[in-house]
Amino acid sequence: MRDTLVFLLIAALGTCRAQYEDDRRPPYEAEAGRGRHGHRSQHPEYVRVEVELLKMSNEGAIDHKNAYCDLNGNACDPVVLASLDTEHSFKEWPGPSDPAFWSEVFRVDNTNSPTLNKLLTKDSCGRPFRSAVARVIAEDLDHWDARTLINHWQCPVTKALVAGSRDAAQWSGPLPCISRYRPVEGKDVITLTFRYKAYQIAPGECQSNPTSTLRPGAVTMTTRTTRPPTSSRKTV
Ligand SMILES: [Ca+2]
Ligand SMILES: [Ca+2]
Repeated sequence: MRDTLVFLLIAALGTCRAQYEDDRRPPYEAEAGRGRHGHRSQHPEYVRVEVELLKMSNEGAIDHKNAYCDLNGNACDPVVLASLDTEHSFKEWPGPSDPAFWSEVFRVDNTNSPTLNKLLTKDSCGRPFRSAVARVIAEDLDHWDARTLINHWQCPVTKALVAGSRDAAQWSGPLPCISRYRPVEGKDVITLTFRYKAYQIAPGECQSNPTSTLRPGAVTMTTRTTRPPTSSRKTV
């Protein structure tokens, strides 16, 4: 009888301990084992995010202050800079990195509404992935004058679509980036669209260094190392 009581007491203590340890497990760890389709995932803290900038629209040929890009009424000459951030997506514009070091991903003359189709890729390594954001700047470039700002955008990525593998990853639908400036009576007349996908990768594949790369076969990207400081630019 005494042995039976001791056995039952030990069994009860074991159950309590298991329950206690389960309660202490972070919610993220509890949910991390399941991917989007319920498949067991292997590396929930190693995530690759791909953002494709799709199309910029600026039919009014204007800059962020509602002035024409060109004095003679010709179309804008946009240069597009971008940065993909997987760590500080809620930080205020421009986020943690100086736009002077962002990558130039696109440039064209006399085109108000260019199709961009430019891919940005960034890995989140060894930490719970929560969200990401692509920050984008479009400037009008005239060879005889300083650049003028067309608009800033933020293109948000949530973890809702994180797939268990590259093969299981699917593109989001086309989404609007959030414009910082609305130069015409508050209307969103200079717009940018994007799409994204995100998926788990093996720890050995993860590159935590900042990267912004173009899709293979696309126009060669210029990686900026220096640009004139803002204070030296002419204002128009
Ligand atoms: Ca221009
Ligand atoms: Ca022009």
